[in-house]
Amino acid sequence: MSESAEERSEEQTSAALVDADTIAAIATAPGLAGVGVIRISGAEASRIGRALLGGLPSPRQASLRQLSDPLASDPDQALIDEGIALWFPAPNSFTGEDVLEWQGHGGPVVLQLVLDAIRGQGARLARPGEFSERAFLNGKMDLAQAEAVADLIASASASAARGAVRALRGEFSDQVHALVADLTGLRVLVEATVDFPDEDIDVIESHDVVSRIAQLIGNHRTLIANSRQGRLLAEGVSVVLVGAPNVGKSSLLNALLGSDRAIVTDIPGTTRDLIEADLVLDGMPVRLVDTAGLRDSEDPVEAAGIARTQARRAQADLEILVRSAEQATELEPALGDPAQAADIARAPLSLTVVNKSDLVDPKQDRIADAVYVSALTGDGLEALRGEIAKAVGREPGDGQFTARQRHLDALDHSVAALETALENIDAQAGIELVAEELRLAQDSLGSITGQFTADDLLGEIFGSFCIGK
Ligand SMILES: Nc1nc2c(ncn2[C@@H]2O[C@H](COP(=O)(O)OP(=O)(O)O)[C@@H](O)[C@H]2O)c(=O)[nH]1
Ligand SMILES: [Mg+2]
Repeated sequence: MSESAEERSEEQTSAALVDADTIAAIATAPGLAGVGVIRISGAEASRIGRALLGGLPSPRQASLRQLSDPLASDPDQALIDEGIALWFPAPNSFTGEDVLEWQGHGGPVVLQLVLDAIRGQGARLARPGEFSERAFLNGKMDLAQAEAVADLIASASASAARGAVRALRGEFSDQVHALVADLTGLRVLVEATVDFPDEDIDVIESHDVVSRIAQLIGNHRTLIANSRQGRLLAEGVSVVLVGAPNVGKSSLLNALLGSDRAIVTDIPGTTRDLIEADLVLDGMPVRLVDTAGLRDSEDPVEAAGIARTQARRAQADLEILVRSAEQATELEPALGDPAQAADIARAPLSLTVVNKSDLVDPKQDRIADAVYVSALTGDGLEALRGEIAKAVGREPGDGQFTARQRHLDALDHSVAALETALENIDAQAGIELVAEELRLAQDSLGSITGQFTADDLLGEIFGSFCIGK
């Protein structure tokens, strides 16, 4: 191998050294609570702990302490709070650094006083996700696991939470590592022949390189399918309801939600702004968006609403084209003219729903592939829920780990590189080209776990975390 995987990963680690500052943050949510937690991480944590608590507790043992600010101008006012201190010396802590955790009273003022006293001792405020970032940089967990920490905190359903904790425990990362291990084995073989081009064909044939790559592609595909389910759990989907005025889009949103979120009237053009509501379908978080009915409107407010509808369609995963059973026939256009405009970007997936099924004879001819419902009676809503889940590719059942779109993209890139490697072998294009594609595949997989990940991507990932995590 011209450059071994180990050398590369060492390079990466040294390029991304943890900075030496000691950081602190309130780790609990703002507001009044029984307990509020403050975390300090870094080399100064022990000195700060001694200064504020008069001494450090024994490692990993809860200790009731008084916390005072030694820099208080009036010594009578130095005492700030009484609470539990926990001391986690490096490397056995969340970040891998010395960590001091304070569990005090959970009021914003008292917590701020404690934080100010800590900062007075030289710690700086942590950036969002900086504790997790340090845990990652110190090798406590890989990038996909760190993302699972954020996904667990943000999970919008019980299934999503269970999936995130699985990913946090490494169920997803382990499968990525297994692919990397297979790939590394192949690279060793292929790269060993780069310097002996005459033996190319022999080596490829005698070691079943083609079938091993094909096998690897198959393993990628299995992981991609599972990760798709995981992405649906973690990131959810957005579904936009579009259609002509008065077909019952708002009624449908309310019916699916089980509450009167949107205003419903028999006056066409009632809904103007976008109305967003969250629900959970089969464990999958769904952001449902009700919109202004599509028609040519002279009313500037309604026209603005229609413009928003059109813009929102492009951002949705799925659009539900709502029609009314009173008018719906196969020949009629589902939407008014503004919807037919060719230049309107639309959601990648769509589903046709015919509402107001209660108003027509059930024996009347039906539009093929449409879901018939009545927002009024609730008829067909269960089937609609199932069709929405099916349309976005959700398979029922639990037992999945969460994943992100970023991971799916990386797995797709890896598969593409492996397929190119196979084409190169087929075309006898030279072993260097095969080796290069295998390297690209491994780099893609490495970006999932953070082995090869650009600093700006790390900043983006950890920047979306909470402060104090
Ligand atoms: N009979 C019947 N009327 C409905 C149904 N859904 C909505 N409507 C009525 O149709 C009218 C328009 O409904 P709305 O939800 O405001 O339609 P939107 O303009 O598409 O949002 C209202 O008078 C609703 O009560 C349904 O399933 N059956
Ligand atoms: Mg409406």
